[in-house]
Parts: sequence; C-alpha cells; structure tokens
Amino acid sequence: MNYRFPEGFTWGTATASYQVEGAIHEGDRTPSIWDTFCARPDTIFDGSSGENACDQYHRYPQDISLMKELGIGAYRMSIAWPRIQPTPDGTVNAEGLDHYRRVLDMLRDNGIRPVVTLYHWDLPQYLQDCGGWPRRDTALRFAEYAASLAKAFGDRVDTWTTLNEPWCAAYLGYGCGDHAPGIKDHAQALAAVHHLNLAHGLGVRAIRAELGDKARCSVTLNLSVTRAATDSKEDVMAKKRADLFNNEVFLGPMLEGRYDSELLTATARVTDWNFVHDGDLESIRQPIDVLGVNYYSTNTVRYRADATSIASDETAPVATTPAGLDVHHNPIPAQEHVETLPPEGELTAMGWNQDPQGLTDILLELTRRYPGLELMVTENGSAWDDEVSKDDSVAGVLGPMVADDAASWSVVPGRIVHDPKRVAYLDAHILAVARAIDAGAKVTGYYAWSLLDNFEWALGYTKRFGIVRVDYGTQERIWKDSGLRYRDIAHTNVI
Ligand code: GCO
Repeated sequence: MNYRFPEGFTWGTATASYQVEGAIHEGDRTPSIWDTFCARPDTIFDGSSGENACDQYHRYPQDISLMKELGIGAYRMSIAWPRIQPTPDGTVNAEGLDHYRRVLDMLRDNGIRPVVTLYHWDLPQYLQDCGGWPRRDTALRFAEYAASLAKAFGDRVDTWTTLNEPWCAAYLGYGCGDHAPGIKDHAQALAAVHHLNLAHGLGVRAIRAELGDKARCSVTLNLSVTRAATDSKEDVMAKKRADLFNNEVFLGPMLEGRYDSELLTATARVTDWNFVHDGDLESIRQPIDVLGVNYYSTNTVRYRADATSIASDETAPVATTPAGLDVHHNPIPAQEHVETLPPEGELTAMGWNQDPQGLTDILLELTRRYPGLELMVTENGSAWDDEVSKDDSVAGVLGPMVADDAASWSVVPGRIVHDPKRVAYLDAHILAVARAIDAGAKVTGYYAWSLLDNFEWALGYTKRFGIVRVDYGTQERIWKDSGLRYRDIAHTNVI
C-alpha cells in the first residue's frame, strides 16, 4: 500500500444525533419517534435507548479536540429535528439553534468543516402522530425545517445533507417495523419512500432559496451492492428486482426525475402510488453538488421459484440493513422471487460480509451512470467485539477544561483497544476508494463510521463501530488501534 490521495481529499468521521447526543430532555427537546420506539417493550435488543448515548450534547468540546487530534478535516453530524421544532406548531426553538451554533462554531474554530445531515431518523413524535412519512405533509414540514436551519446557520455549514439513508427510514421504519416507528405495512413503506424523496427535493429547494446556489447540497444513500449468484437469466432478474427497490427507487427520482415503471407494476397489489402528485418528480430532481454513499457490505441473491409459501408479514427478526435480509420478513415489497444467500467469509459482529471490492464497484457504477458527479463515502466501518487492554505507554488527549467537569480528557491515557480486524477493514476499504479514484471516480471524501461507539439503533449498545471506544459507565473515550491508524492516514493522506 502506498497510494497518495488527491490534494484536498477530505478525511472525516461521522455520527448521528440520536446515536451520540443523549440529553433527550434538555434544551426543550421533545420526543422523537426513537424515544417512543425505545420505550416499547422488545424493540431494542438490550432494552436501551439514546437517553444518554455518548453524552455528546455536553461533551462536544472534548470530542472536537479528539477530532483535532485525529487530524480530520470534516465532521459529519446530524441535527435532531425535535430540538429545532419541538412543538406541533413548528415554532423554531432558539435553544436548539444555539446549541448547534456553538457546535458548528467550535468545529470551524478548530479547522473542521461541518457536513450536516438534517434527517438521520429522529422524526418529531408529533409528526408521526399525524401519520409520519407515509403522509405528504411531513415532506412539507421538512422543507420548513430545512429553511429554518439554512436561515439560522448560513455558511456555518459546509455541506447540507437532506436525508440519511431513506431506505432505512422507509423500509425498516414502515415496512418491517424493526426501526421506529415500528410499522409493518408495505403500502405505508412505499408512501414513505416517496415522501422522503419529496422531502429531499423540497429541502434542497428551501436551502437554496435561503442561501442561493452557493449552498453545497447533498443526500446520503445506502445503495445496495447486490450480486447475482450466477449469470442465469433468472438470477440476473432477481438482482434487478432487488436493485429496483433498494436503489432505483431513490436514484431514479432524485437524479433522473423518474420512477421506473416496473416499480409500479410490481407493487400493483400493494398500492396504486396515488401519493405521487403532478410536479413531484420535478420537485424531487434538484441538482445536487455531491452524493453521499454509505457502504458496509454486499449481498448475493438468486431467483426463488417457489414463492407461494412465503408470508410477507411473518415476524422473525432480520438484520437492520440490506445485508442479510430475510425474505420471510422482508421490509421491501415485491421480493418474493429474490432469495438472499447467507453471507460468506469472515463476518463482522453485525453478521455482514467484508467485500471492499463492492465499494469500488458502486463508486464506479455511479460514475458510469452520472459522469462527473462528485461522490463522498459518508459512512464506512465495521463492528467487532472489542476488549480494552491496559497499556501505560498510551498517551491520552487532553480536551478543554470544562468548569463543572473534572474529566477534561478527550481520550484517557493508559488504555487501548487492539482491534486488528477493524484496522484491516479500514485499510481495505480506503484502498477500495483509492482504486475507484484511480479508475476515474470523483470521490472527494471518506467519513469513517463512526467517531465513537454509539447507540446502534435496534441493537442498542451491543455493537461497537467506533474508531474510539466509549465506556458507557463513565463516558470515557479510549483509543482503539483503528483510531490511531486513521490518525496516520488523515495526517499523511496516504494509505
Ligand atoms: C446507517 C446509519 C448508521 C448506522 C451504521 C451502522 O446509516 O445505517 O447511518 O446510523 O449506525 O450504518 O449500522
């Protein structure tokens, strides 16, 4: 390995509000659908919630000094909608804005550009009470929310990302119910898909209406990389069907202003798509400056002939991303003939395969389809069962003194997690980005998921993705080898 990334390539880390902030009762924040969902029995594997998470709401000064130590150029964070508009009338909450203004300013003061996601799944509960994403009004409310942020923050934000992974918000939230708000209804899931697409378009428009064309706008998709088990006509058809509902249903409207007609015919028994109004596709297709790609693993599928015995509403648990989908409880409609094969090779703690080539492939595929489109890898990382070792030679990172908090360490000294598998995953995937750039993809940034171990949605705190460990008892941050490795890469720009 000895690849030097282009001058100006951005090394970043990513988190999301509900996964790291905690402080759910502070600053006049009201509940999001995730607070409600976590409070229901048997929704979260370890019975936990984002109530405390990594306490970044209070500890952001320490976390920013940690990022500075890492040498990263950008922080991909998200804003909690119920901190900004806590009440159904949509009044903008000054305390919510002030909190994020302080975070954004401190990032800037430390030379770290904020890449801000407006929606990383924490929908205000009051909007779900009116129907949530299956209801058109939620998209209109999102545009108002986006406008209020653009007005308040202006050029404090480097890149505006409307949505994170609408795939998960729609299909896991409304299709199989593994995520908030926990609804199992394919018709609602498809309506949610469309209204999330609409929210993206209206959101970009609202941001540009406030800030003009100089506002750098994006959206982050978790595009699936699905391979056909063989090149038989049937298996290739199964792959196409998976691609249609995983990828095309977002790329089509957002980048090309259209829904593939097969989406409609394949779901005729589920919905008539009457939620798509005249002019919607025009609204959705807004020019974006950069597309965010989240990538973890790949799927292999084959054609399944006998679909008759498969009930679409069975309730066996499934993995929380496209990897490892179980057709018996598929969050996505019209997949009866698509069988996902068990993943192969050494699996991560999530049960996902490791396939760095898939990252090169998706970046090049996007480049082929949308020549010149700027791309950034907005999430990539892996969960492993980490263990902490004592090591007196490990230096800490001192953060700013915080008056009422004795713990001013950003990272404590004397302890470390040796995580060779996460290091190997990181290296292999960064190299995969390098290969894509070499082959012509315009990739301008890579954001490691995640800066910190955090609340992994339905899996609670049982899966650790951080390049820095969090001790949830004390909120101490502890180095991992992967964090130190990433620090080298960010400082040298070389893999
Ligand atoms: C995701 C989310 C992250 C997850 C990560 C690991 O986009 O699914 O953006 O919040 O924690 O992907 O599963």
